[in-house]
Amino acid sequence: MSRIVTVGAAQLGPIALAESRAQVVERMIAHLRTAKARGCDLVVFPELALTTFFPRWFMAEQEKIDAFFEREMPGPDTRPLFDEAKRLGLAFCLGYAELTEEAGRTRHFNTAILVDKQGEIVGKYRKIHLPGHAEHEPWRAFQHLEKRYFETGNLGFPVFEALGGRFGMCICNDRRWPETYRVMGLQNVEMVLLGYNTPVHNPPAPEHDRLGWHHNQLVMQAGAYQNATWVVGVAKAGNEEGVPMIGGTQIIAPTGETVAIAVTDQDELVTAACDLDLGLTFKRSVFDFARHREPQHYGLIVET
Ligand code: CDT
Repeated sequence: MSRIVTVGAAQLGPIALAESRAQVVERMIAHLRTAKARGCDLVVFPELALTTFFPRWFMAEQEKIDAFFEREMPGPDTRPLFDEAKRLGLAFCLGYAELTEEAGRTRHFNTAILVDKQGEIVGKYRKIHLPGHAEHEPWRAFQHLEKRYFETGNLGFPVFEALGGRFGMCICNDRRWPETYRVMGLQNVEMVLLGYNTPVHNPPAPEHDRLGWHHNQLVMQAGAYQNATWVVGVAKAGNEEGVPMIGGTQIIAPTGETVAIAVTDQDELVTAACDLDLGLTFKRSVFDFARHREPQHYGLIVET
């Protein structure tokens, strides 16, 4: 048996602070058209794909922070992306900063959505493992203020039926945590879509800088193999506002093998025909969770 979903991992090169949403959406639409020409069903964009990676700056005024957030999806700037994807018959996954009124207050999340080929939002995920720090740390060459600008996601790690398969999402730092994949693995996920913005330099541990690409691949390949799922990791890459970001956009099979990988740090579409049934031999053997897991010994993992 085979169930093929052809995926385009739509790496974006740097987005300048001065670049408008409309300009970024034009770049994304170019990706959609290339994807269509290559026979894709699904296009995956990076984390916070509509703007520069703003948590690198400390901003005191809420108004300035909120300018990076979307109040509606689609909104006036993103409507052309939805329209073109629908016209081309492409599903897509989009990461963006979400501002919403919920539980009687204004809330900020680092969000990803899955949009089907008809242009309907069929899945939403809000980032759970927020990295970085909450206070201004002027000693750093640049900030990583995700813990200040976002709340921890409140939707768990759901898995959605779409495109004839089971899809999950996670965002950037989430990929470093085995629990992320396992919670979706326990829901029989078949493809995990994930975007990232990873600076080459990590100010609190510069000795790790040389390992950024290695750890990126290591965690995604391990998550794929250990949960018998495809993983599509998509970077915002290159030198963005003076901060070099790793690329390494790649599509990883349930075998743990990378089947396609970016060769630039610019806008680049990486494509692969992914058989969702490829995970089955693992799900029926070494990772048959019902037969081989020993959850009675895993309690420590969920203790705080
Ligand atoms: N965006 C994001 O989550 N980036 C983190 C940087 C970690 S260093 C603070 C990542 O895990 O790649």
